[in-house]
Amino acid sequence: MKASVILVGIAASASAVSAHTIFTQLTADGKTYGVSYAIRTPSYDGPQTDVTAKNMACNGAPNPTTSSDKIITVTAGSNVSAVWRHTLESGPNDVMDPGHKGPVMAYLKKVTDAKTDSGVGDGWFKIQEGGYKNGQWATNEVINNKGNQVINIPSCLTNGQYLLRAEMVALHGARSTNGAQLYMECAQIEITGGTGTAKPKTYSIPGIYKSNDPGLLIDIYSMKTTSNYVIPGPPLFTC
Ligand SMILES: *[C@@H]1O[C@H](CO)[C@@H](O)[C@H](O)[C@H]1NC(C)=O
Ligand SMILES: [Cu+2]
Repeated sequence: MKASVILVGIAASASAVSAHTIFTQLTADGKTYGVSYAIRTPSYDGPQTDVTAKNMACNGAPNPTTSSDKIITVTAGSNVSAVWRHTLESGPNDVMDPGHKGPVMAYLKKVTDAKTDSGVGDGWFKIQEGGYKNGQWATNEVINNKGNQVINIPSCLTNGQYLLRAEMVALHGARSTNGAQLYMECAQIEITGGTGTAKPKTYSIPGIYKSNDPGLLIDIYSMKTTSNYVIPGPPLFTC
């Protein structure tokens, strides 16, 4: 009796705290930088849930973020990995509770100064997305890939400083409005080697999502393996 009460207590608190996730590190051009290097990581791993909030851009209250004075150089056309962890101290086997299921996305915004630009407002375009395929969610692919979200940096971009916003969305509570949990951090990067031949159409954050988007207000437990899922946000930019 006593043991079962304790077990229930542990299970309840585990689902409350082990649930969330943070984009903690970036791997670029074969190098994995340290935790929080050039990334505005929060001290708390909680989600943003109000898609109209300014902190939808690069996180922030109620998850206080720390600024960084670093910038990571990234070669256009290469793949980078946004490395996701449950907390800033977690390892590759503790990425996010696998019960957190949803889409995975990445966005870029060209900025004058990646160290200080808040990211709020226009300028964003989507460069990577994963949704739901054959009963598998993109978040579970990231968990199975030891927390690595692989993102190709388009080769046709203009060189210069950018914010790289990586995002995972958990839809277990998304049956009710603002029940979707959005996790995002911004990395400060400098793109080199781009051809500069493309001008991506850009969008505002907040603004890319609506609380009643079919990909954010959804009962995922009624989905079948073959169900179609509409990834939220603007269309994917490709060169
Ligand atoms: C980037 O990653 C994708 C998916 O893993 C792979 O298909 C592609 O070849 C990679 N591209 C480069 C330039 O490494
Ligand atoms: Cu969570």
